[in-house]
Amino acid sequence: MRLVLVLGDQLSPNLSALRKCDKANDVVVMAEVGDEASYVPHHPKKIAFTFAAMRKFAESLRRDGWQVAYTKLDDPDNAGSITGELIRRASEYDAAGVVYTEPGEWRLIKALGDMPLKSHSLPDDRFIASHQDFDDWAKDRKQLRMEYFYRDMRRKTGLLMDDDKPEGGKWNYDHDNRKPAPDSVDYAGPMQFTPDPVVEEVLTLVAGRFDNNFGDLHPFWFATDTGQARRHLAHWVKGGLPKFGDFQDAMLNDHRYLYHSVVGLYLNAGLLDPLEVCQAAEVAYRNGDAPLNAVEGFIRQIIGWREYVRGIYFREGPDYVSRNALGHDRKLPAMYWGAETKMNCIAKAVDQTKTEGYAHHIQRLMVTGNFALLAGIDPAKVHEWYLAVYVDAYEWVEAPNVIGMSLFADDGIIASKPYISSGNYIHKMSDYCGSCQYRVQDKTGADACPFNLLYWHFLDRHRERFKGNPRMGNMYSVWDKMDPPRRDQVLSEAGAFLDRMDQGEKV
Ligand code: FAD
Ligand code: DLZ
Ligand code: SF4
Repeated sequence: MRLVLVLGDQLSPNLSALRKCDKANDVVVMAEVGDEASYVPHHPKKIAFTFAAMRKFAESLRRDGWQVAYTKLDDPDNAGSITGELIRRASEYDAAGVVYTEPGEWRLIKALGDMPLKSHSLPDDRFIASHQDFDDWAKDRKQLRMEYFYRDMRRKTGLLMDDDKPEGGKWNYDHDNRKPAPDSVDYAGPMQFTPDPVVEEVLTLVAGRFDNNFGDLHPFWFATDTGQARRHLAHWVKGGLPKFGDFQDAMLNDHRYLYHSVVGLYLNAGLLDPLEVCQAAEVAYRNGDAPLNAVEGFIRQIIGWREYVRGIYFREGPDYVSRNALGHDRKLPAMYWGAETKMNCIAKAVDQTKTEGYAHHIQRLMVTGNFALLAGIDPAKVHEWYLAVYVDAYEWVEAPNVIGMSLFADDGIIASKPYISSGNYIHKMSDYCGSCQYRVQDKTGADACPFNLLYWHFLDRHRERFKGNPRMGNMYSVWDKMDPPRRDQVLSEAGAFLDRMDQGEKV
């Protein structure tokens, strides 16, 4: 007999390791372990979601005829790590070896590879592009732009295709998206589930063990099995998808989810399959229930961005997470962990992160990410923060978004120019600035929006690197046309702001 490892983000009945093995002879190993629960200080909701979904998945495997050796976090024999648990179970069952699906993190891939047991790793084919597919696409290309990769994925899946042409004649309808924040939102947000006894037991465990981690455990309403996740998906396709494209980039004080799908955590844990999610959206389009700009935009996020960032993570290798092309080394300010700040946009994004374990893409990219980049915060520290605080965060997807897309620390593999903006962008896309202690209109002075100051500070300190970037020429010519005394004032106020922040003052 063999052991079949199923990790906390591999909760899919068609997992390659399960397909390879035989329920009559082999034993599934699942384990809640200290190492996985603490490699970063995960948000308590993330730990609870993972353990609850693992326990329910184990039950569904048993119902399906598998023998499952499941270790709970507080089991006295718990070895504390995935490899420790496999070694313990191998001797308990006198197993000939271990079969597993490749994990989504280099750290675990190495640990499993180093294990003193005969083991067999299988590709994670829950993704549309294999490592080989991505490498074939990437090789010989000077730039790895997502758009071209995405078109291949459309052809490969047949999603939104009209024979060999893109539906509607265009591959990408982004110019119809990105409208500013609407006055009202007619979608109530994700479907919420009352905790059942399995979830309640996990919530008690997590409350006792991870009370000091950043993040609120209650209220806990996530789906924790595939049936619930599918009900949530249907609810969002009906209520959220039609306006998903229009308001994809908008942010509102009083609407945390706007029209976002909140399926990332379910996809990444394996409760939903990427193709089923995209097909549900396509059916809504074909039935006339959602417009093409929304459905194309959504499908692009999943078969485009999600697959593309995974390709980059595995292609770039284990050192990707420690890249720091811009040499940034500032410590992460306490406001990322909930300390008070006068910046309403940061306060709102962090508060929502603390209560929900969720912020949407533009909050992650253009508020907390933008600020971290402008302020020159150490990418490794920012990476750890994002990996810890979001319920959908696993390194394969989080690191390329943080190190690459958001912080330009990979020197432009993912982004052709840094995603930076002054307060103007946040003002245009949200209602945050109206209730902020800073004034977005002020470029200098005591009340000036810090994004306005830091934007020029960033461009000025990285002039050598970016002055030749054709997409940044305009920014430098605006800066160069400013009066020299005004430029000096901006730089000195930006420097003073950073000093105050470093000293722990409320900024
Ligand atoms: P929606 O906005 O409804 O989008 C639908 C789905 O598309 C998402 O669920 C996700 O599966 C996929 N998607 C969208 N954008 C991306 C992207 N850039 N990369 C990969 N998939 C994408 N996503 C994660 O899944 N885990 C992370 O840890 C994560 N960290 C991020 C960190 C930063 C700095 C940034 C800028 C983005 C990050 N993203 C991450 C991508 C994106 O922000 C989230 O997938 C999205 O906000 C999840 O919310 P949603 O399910 O409501 O997504
Ligand atoms: C995120 C997570 C947590 C919090 N705990 C566990 C766990 O106890 N056991 C487990 O098998 N998986 C857990 N996970 C998910 C893993 O961290 C994830 O499989 C790896 O990071 C690879 O993506
Ligand atoms: Fe954020 Fe500046 Fe707007 Fe305040 S004024 S909410 S700091 S962008």
